[in-house]
Amino acid sequence: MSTTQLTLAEIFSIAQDALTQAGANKENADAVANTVMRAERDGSHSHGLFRIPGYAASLQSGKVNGNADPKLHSRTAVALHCDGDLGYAPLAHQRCLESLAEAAHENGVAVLSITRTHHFAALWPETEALAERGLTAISCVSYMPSVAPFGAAKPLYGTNPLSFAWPRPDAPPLVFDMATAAMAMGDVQIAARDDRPVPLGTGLDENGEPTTAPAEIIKGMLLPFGGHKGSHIAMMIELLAGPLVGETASFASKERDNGDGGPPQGGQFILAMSPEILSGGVWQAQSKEFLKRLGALDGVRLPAERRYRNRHDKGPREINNALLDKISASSR
Ligand code: NDP
Ligand code: PYC
Repeated sequence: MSTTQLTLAEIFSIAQDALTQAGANKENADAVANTVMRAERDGSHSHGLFRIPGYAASLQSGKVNGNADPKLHSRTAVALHCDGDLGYAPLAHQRCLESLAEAAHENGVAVLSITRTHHFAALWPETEALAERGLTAISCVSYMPSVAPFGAAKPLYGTNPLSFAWPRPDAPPLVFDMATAAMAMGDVQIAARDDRPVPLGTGLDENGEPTTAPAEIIKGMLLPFGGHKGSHIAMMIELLAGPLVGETASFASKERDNGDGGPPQGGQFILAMSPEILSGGVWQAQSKEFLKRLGALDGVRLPAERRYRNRHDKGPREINNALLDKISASSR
């Protein structure tokens, strides 16, 4: 695999140029490019530059509004809603997360529902930002049918990621962010591009037969992680990020989609909680001791440790040349 070394500033610029050429205004392009750059910085490769051809395709097809003007309003003191104006999610986050944090600090808990948005990124930027403001946060989005519910051989669930973040006063937030599919679709696509098999149990081919060939899984379906238990979490996400917030579940998001290769229109659920208010001020000592014991166990590594380690490296990143060619072609 041939690669080129690019600085984080160059990565931002490549993303920004591609999005602008595909029709996004500066504010929308910068918000997405920043998310893409941070994904590459942290080593979230399947949600960095890899996503630019899809982002560009949906701007060019007119499905996504490159001039989106997402707007926040409060339905109640703790139920905030953002109309994404059919744009990409990062600008909605940029505009709304601060108000969500304020509402949670004031009331102990607050929920942000985002509708008419297109989410094509990792979820950790949203939950991590809230935990940096002293809150614990949970977020999820659905996608398009790609995962067969446990027991079925037909996709209905999206790859439906779930992210959780916990604030640590003397350390960066504890964060996990994971697809509820056995493997994120982005990673299956990268394995197909690089001609690598994936582990048995990742997915099934079109006939419902187990396979390790990523291209067959893309034509067929992924499996949920953790059997029936992971399947139920994927089901919960369909309901939280769809009907609960006033948006569609994955099957209906796909029916409305134009198939341009970018993300479908859907919703996002973000819950923010103040440990200070909910615990009556005693949360820090308990959580510190718990996390100390967890981290001290042989064989355990805390989620986000890998990302934070990558983040400390300020040097250039190795980017796949075939991907760079694809990005140049996609924004022409
Ligand atoms: P991974 O399986 O790579 O990681 C899931 C979580 O577990 C991460 O927090 C990771 O931390 C942690 N982790 C990984 N390996 C270990 C280990 N050995 N021990 C302890 N913790 C570990 O993530 P996925 O492949 O499932 O998801 C990748 C990304 O795809 C996510 O960011 C998700 O948001 C995104 N996605 C987005 C979708 C969308 O619709 N927008 C749909 C599906 C996925 P660390 O990061 O430090 O490795
Ligand atoms: O990797 O499954 C995935 C995914 C879907 C939408 C964005 N990422």
